Amino acid sequence: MDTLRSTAVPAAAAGVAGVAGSFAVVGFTPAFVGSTLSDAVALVTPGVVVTFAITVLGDLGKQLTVAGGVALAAALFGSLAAFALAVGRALGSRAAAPVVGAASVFGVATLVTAAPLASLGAAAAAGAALAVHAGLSGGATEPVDSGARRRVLGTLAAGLAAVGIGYPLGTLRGPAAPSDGEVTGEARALLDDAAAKSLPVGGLEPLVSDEFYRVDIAAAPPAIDPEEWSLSVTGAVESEVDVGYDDLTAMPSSEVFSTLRCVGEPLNGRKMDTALWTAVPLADLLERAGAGENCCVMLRAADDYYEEFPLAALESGMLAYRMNGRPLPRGHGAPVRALIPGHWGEINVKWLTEIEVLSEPAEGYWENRGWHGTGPVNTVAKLHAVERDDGRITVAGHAYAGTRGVSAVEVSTDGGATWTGATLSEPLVGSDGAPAADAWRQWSHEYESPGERHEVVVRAREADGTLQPEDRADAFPSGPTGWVSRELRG
Ligand SMILES: Nc1nc2c(c(=O)[nH]1)N[C@H]1C(S)=C(S)[C@@H](COP(=O)(O)O)O[C@H]1N2
Ligand SMILES: [Mo]
Repeated sequence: MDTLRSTAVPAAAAGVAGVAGSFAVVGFTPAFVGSTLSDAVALVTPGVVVTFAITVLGDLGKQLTVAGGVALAAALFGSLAAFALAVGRALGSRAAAPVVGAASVFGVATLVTAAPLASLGAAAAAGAALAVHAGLSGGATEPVDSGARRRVLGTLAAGLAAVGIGYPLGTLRGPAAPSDGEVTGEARALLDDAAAKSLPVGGLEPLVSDEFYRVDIAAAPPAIDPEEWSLSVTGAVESEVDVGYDDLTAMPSSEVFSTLRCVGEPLNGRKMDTALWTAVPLADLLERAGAGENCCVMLRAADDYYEEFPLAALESGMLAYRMNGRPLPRGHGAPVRALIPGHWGEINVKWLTEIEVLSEPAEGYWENRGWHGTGPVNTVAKLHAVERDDGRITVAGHAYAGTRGVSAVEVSTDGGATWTGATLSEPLVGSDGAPAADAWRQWSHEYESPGERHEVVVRAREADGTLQPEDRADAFPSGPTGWVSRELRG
């Protein structure tokens, strides 16, 4: 009981206060001690566990890692506070615990995060909690027991107050919703056109995704000031090129509808989405640098992510800096990300900082973990919406075949015995006035309910008539494939 009051509870409160203090100063950024520790855990986690977390746990895996990082940070600061309390007792000084606590939290946090400002927030909050504990000690006349209780309650209150103040403060610094007023002009017109082309089926996501999925290797997305950002083309080039944000956005740009799909998603998963991107072609930059006939490139990013793939794929790529008529959101790679038409999401590198031209192949982040996700996407037709009305059933979804294009979706309502052509949404059209070369289509099919359980199967055809392969395979390692099927009641 005594150690609980004198050490465990105040130390835990100071630990939590420290985490809140760090969050208050930097919000959910890589400098936040909770995200740093979460990343450290992810880094030492074996590839199979990471793969399990992605393919089985999905977003829950991400949340668990972040929660683990926050808990670890509180435990770390808490043990430093316990140490400080012990020092205070040994010295018989009231001031010692807060001072030693704050100093050690600052030192260790700075070592861990390399972010002195966030560490100062952590130290101040943890020190304050320990000071409350020291300052509230009862006088000699007070019964020992009630003095101890007051101290413990006071410290707990200080910890709670730190969270109560730190959390909203930090949220203000979190991923700001990008806004530069109303979306107007060309982007507005193109988005309106996309909305008009979206098939009116209840529960079917529109052609421009309402909520665009996210896959990040880091707990918190980097926060990069566009004015400080630059992209360099390095490696086996004739001359290195360096462009800043203003140079880049001054280049002639276009508005492009483009779909991204993650290689790690389930076959009928939700990690496939479409946006309107404002982008400039990469070919100009590569030509300026003299990338020549080299085999490959390594793209590197501010979160230490790196992906390698053929130079030829990059030559048809783009650099995107706006999404759906607004500045690129932080979570999607602000200020600038790569868009590589028709390829799995993973080489669409966010927070891009360097393009290194290679004369020999190398391996990227996911390939080092066993994935094969640098090539073109697999063709898929997904089934996400089922609408029933008066004995009739409408099934609908999205189909995507990368730059091979979707020309048809076929639906079977009898487990694959017979097939009918589905209705397809009109192709999306970007600022070049041509059908988007790398965007999904929606499909829908309405039929009379057979009045009993039946199996609906969907499959896509590519522009040249090639039928989507039927054989099923899981996401790992080369992306999910096979026809989506779903059992429906009558
Ligand atoms: N720098 C960086 N780029 C990245 C990633 C990342 O973690 N860091 N994730 C990749 C993966 S696996 C996918 S599927 C896409 C997802 O892009 P989105 O988060 O904008 O949907 O980004 C890719 N680019
Ligand atoms: Mo991905």
